[in-house]
Amino acid sequence: MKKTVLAVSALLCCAALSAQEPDIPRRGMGGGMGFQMPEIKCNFDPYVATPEGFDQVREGVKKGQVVTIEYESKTVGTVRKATVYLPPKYKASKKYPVLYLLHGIGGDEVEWLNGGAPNVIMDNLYADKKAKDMIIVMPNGRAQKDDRAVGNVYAGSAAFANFEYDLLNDLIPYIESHYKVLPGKQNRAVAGLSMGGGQSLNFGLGHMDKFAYVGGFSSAPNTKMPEELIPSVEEFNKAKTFLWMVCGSEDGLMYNSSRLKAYCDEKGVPCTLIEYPGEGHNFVVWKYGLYNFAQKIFR
Ligand code: FER
Repeated sequence: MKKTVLAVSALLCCAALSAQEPDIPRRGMGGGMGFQMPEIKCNFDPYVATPEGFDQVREGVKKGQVVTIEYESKTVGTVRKATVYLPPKYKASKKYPVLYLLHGIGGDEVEWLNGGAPNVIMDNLYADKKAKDMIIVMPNGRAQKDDRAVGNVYAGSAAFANFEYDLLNDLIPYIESHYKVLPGKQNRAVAGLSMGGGQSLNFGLGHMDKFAYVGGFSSAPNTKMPEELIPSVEEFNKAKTFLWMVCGSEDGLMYNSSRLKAYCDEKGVPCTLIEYPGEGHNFVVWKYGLYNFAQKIFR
């Protein structure tokens, strides 16, 4: 009984802190669940440090455009916001692939912009000709009427699962009818941080006909079990889905990523997991994720 109370108060305490800043779950905290998760052995892929200044505004670099859009969601029954980044040389006469970039449990449609400098990272990548032109859509992944990150953010887990339908049935159709977008799964990627990493793995691998590129950065406990994510190795290999993950070596949520990587290794399924040395659950890792994932997609 006492143990339950302890676990619950640890969860509530983490939830309250996490609402203000996502840099909470560390190794040993079991990702805010009040107990230690086992370490799962897997083969990590090589870590290559980012070049200095990759996330800093550089003089003479052309800037992309950041806009807020509003779309009608039949799933939620409200008008919902998303942040959109258009690449520096965006032209309405061209067509672009789209990366859907998802936030964490304490965030919303501006979390990436406020903490992850995605526009700066992408502007620099384009200046160095290191990424394909793409539109980046940063939605609010809490698909419920009041989608603000307030109160006990852990209580909104069902809304994060519900976002699957908002994304597929409302947001993607809106983006594809209001922007010049290339059709088909080869031109759609989904990636996210923490809760958004779990969503990306769940939705991306659950709909391999819709997304060819899937990224999980420090994925949270909403990540489904590997057997559920990849029930058929044959189907996965046929779809040629690109699966890429990163997680901090000190992050208490590592097991969500290492569990999937160990499964992929065992089944002979191509999958990347980079262990970011010395980092916990924070934007250092997530910026690294975007910087690397963005270079690898739509090739
Ligand atoms: C949990 C611990 C962390 C959890 C979610 C998170 C659903 C998400 C953290 C984040 O998005 O930063 O137990 O359960």
